[in-house]
Amino acid sequence: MKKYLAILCFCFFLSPPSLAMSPRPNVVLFLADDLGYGDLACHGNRYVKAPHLDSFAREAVEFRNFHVSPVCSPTRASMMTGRYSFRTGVCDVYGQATVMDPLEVTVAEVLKAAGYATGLFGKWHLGDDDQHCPNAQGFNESLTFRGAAMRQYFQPELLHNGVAVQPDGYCMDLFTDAAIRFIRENRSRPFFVYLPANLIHAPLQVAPALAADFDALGLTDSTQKIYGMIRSVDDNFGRVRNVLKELGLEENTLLIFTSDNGPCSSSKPVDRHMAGLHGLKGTPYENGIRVPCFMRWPAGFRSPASVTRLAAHIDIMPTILDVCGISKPGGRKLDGRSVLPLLRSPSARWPDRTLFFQWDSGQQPRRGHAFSVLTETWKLVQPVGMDAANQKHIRDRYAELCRLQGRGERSIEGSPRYELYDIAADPGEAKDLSGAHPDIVLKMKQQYERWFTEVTARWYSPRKAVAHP
Ligand SMILES: [Ca+2]
Repeated sequence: MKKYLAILCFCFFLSPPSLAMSPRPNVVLFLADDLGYGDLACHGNRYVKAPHLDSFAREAVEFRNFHVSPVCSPTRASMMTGRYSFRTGVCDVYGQATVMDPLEVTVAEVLKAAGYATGLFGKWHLGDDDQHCPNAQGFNESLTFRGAAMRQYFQPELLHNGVAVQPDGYCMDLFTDAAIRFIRENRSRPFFVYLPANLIHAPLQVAPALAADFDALGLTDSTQKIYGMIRSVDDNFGRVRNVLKELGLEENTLLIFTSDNGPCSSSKPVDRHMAGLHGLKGTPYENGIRVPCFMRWPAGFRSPASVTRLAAHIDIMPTILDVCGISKPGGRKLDGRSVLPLLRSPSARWPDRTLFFQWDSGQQPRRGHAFSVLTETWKLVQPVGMDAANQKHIRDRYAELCRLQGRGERSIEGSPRYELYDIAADPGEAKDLSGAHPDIVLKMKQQYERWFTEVTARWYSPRKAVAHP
């Protein structure tokens, strides 16, 4: 009940100016899965062909310093709630630890209560039962699938509003078809479309024609397929954008493209372009957590532009609500901050923050395991602690990456180690300055300790729900 009071309360505080102005903007949040910072031409990738994303990158506001969690579900929980995922009961990509507390207030619930049509078409990964599924968490319509990944991307086993369906076609095309149908049906009222692609996540199944172009480039088979899947993401992103244009809705739509974590270990790092970053999905190094992020809303702010200030997944919900002129839900702490001031003016006054990223592949948060602490100046990394036995593929690929990048025999197993980087000058995390600045290391470790204590003070377990504060 408290949750619904929180949602109802804000309805009385809809910002008056936006009610008096043009209709409320639509919002389309397009989220790729496992697409890394270096996977786009605008970040130096010479192989990937993504004309729609490339043109959007040229026309949008780019956040060049945008960060997410090292893996799927935690990022998704943060994007939906504006909160660190540990507060929401989500810390992993398997089992109960992907199931978000149903008392969390999602951005979809807030928008729905304010009169938006809300639809999710793609990967939810925050709980599948009646209480936790997208339709119970603010979405009028959903086309999704259970858990982290489908077994087959052609003729996939999907859930349409909770009912099992198995349509003909390729997953990415099917999700986009449904999103486009939803946009057409709701063209005369404000809508929120969340399109979390399941690409380019494994299994690496893609139409051969999309991967064929890469045959002559000497790339490994897995990288060819990954790059072919990016073409599918690109084609479908272009389809969504074209429909917005055709219906005359692009002007007043906030369109966001981003990703949920860095490049995955299903592709060998040997020929995956990484834009000079270090690490992989699952690690708290930059290539695990820094992802592409572009936003465009022609009626609301000028673009193109480039923002270098630090922003993150926790900022998505507050930003969407700010753009829509809707107050944040009361009664809970949001960790994120609206980036609308930066969208309107990249040089706007913007106090730096200290942000935290952690994944240790456990079923509940474990203090001190595999985390990073990030400001615009410094980054503290403690990379050790994920369950390396369960995550052998990440461990092995990381060791391979270190050899490729000339860093010798480094591992994410063993005793904790604390590395400090001047992240503004050294985004590649090549020069560990921890020995030169023990005071900064100590301060950031203490900040992490306080953060961890706060965000885990109450841990939601779906087997034994606890009272919400
Ligand atoms: Ca992912």
